Amino acid sequence: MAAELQALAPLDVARIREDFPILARAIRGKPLVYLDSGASAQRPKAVIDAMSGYYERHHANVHRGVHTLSQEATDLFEGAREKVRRFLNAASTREIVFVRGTTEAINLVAQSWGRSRLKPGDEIVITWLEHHANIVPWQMACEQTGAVLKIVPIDRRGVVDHEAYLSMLGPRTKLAAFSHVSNALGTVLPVREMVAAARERGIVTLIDGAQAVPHQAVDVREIGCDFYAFSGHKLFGPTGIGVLYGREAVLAAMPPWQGGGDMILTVSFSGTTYNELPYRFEAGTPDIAGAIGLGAAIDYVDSLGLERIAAWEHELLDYATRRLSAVPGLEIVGTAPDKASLVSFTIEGVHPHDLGTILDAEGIAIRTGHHCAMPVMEFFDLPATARASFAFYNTREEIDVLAAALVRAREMLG
Ligand code: C6P
Repeated sequence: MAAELQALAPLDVARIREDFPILARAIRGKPLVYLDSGASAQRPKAVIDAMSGYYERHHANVHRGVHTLSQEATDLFEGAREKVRRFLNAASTREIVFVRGTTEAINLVAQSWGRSRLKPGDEIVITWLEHHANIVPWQMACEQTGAVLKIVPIDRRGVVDHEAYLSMLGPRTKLAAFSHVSNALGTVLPVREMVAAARERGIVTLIDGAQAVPHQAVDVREIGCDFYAFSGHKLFGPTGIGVLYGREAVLAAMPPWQGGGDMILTVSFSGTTYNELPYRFEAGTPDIAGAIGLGAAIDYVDSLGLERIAAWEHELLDYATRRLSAVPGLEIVGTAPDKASLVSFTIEGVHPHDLGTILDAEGIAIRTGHHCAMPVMEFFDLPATARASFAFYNTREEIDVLAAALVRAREMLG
């Protein structure tokens, strides 16, 4: 795999950076070093232009008017849905539901599928490394239905215990829900194997793909999952838009979760009939500009090629792992053999929040805290970590700047 990736023509990162106006900013008098794409990536001008062009020339509400602007807006909105379908290799646009983000996608499944399917004593299996967005909606569904949450352990590297996972898939298990990539540790989970094991036992699967889609090609049919969720803003698109992929047969059997305009066919006081997929799950006026911006982001990522993106980011990750490991007192948290584009770490004697502030003074943006994955912090007995997360627009030089700043921070505070 590594050799195959290296054989691809490399990305022209210097040129790519010109597509991202914000990367030319100075922060506190220093060139911005943006190493927080895991929290939210930056957008290329193509995305910003697609959204402002839509507002300047085509805006109207979708699916509602016969007038030209409404039809143009609908075409652009539905065109974006088709781009998402292709991006995930879903079988049909009926399987692509626009939502606000990963969080809303998982809540939709928990409230619609979960509340209608789960019975007292049923089990939902998740892993110890999940983001709160893939924990709390299931805790709520368990409270509402009497189902029970089972947690697959991880080891000190941040690898999910596969044997334990298999042993937890029992006769009462109705759903297995797990991240594709951990946001706190960088671990890439073997989702194909995990889904296959669940499917063999007739268990529905949901993948939280928030940290995966910006870094690797995802094919939902190859993976075989029933649900796949991601957020536009981590994929170089706008905030406020995201996607729930749902296998058509599973979505079609689910009740709506929010009621209102656009999700109905007919409404009368004697009863209401619901719209077809995917509109049944899209009540109210959607984020039209957001979907169009997400479509433009997908076009942009496709123009670079996810294989080439993955190859460059693997180089960056290897380089960052080497450079950061050499910083005195630094310990990397999350050392799985298969990792995606981030490094979580602590520095002896320096609180991660102080580190974040010191780095900000040098123009370096990283994330510090529990990363909305408090059980991971509990597992490693840490209050917080610092996390540098990369995208294809990052450079080795930026990692050098980070490493030098970390050495100085340790000298100052450690
Ligand atoms: N993680 C991070 O800094 P939303 O907020 O809905 O776009 O995404 C939630 C989410 C769900 N799953 C994973 C694996 C995630 O990483 C995130 C968002 C950000 O790591 C903000 S907490």
